[in-house]
Amino acid sequence: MTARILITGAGGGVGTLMRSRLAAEGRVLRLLDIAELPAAADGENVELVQASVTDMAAMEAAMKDVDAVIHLGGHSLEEAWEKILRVNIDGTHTVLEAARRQGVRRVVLASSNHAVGYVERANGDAGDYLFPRPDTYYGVSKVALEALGSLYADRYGLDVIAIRIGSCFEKPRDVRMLSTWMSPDDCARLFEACLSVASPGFRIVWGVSANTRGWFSLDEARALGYEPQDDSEVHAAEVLEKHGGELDPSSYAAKYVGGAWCGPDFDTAVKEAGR
Ligand code: 15L
Repeated sequence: MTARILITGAGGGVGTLMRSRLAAEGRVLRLLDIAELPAAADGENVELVQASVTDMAAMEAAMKDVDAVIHLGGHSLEEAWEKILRVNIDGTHTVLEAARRQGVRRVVLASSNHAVGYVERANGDAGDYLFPRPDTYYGVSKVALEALGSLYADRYGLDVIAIRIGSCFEKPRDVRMLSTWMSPDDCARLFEACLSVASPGFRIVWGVSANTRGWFSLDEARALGYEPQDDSEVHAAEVLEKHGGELDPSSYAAKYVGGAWCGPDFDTAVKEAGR
């Protein structure tokens, strides 16, 4: 079992959901976030680090005696280009480079469905290793994260797994998420598989549950040893009732993997330039 795991962005949505779920006998979780993290609970085997993923010295220090890194840090929504560039792209480079310098051999990266957001649903289920079709600057940063992971695997021999996460929340929050949902428990199962599989080299896998309405291949994730246990269908009646029924076939949510992120509300360039 992996003894000390560094989790960046540990105070974010996914990081918070993973804190208790990745705890295990004989394991230390080194939790890093730019914001202050909740103090250790009684008996909780955690080390807390407050630092930015863009700070090379801090990241090198945080990698000391670490067996594997789960990199969740960065903006989790669309942002201005400068912020995406600095925190998501430069931050991911800093994490991988600090891992290399400190001899950490395994890095699990949080990519996103938005790396391939413009893939059309009409073409059937989204396969593994789809060519990048980012839907936002945020999506571009996830493509860059995958590219950086590939570089550090091929050039320096690190094991790097990038997970194209669908939607990881306690419950699906809208009708699209009935297809894209990854339950927190399945997310922890997938991280455990990424941490324990022997010599994966570089991989890109989908991070979703076994959803009845799923759109994504689970083949590559299963090849790591992941076996999802949850299905968003148990929440379907509630979600459909709340959001007024099935997806409108002409909506962005029905048309593209990235859903509304492909639409005008997420057009950051035009928003920033005013034209
Ligand atoms: C993501 O990558 C976001 O971080 C998350 O907030 C969700 O919006 C998710 O994608 C999604 O597509 O549902």
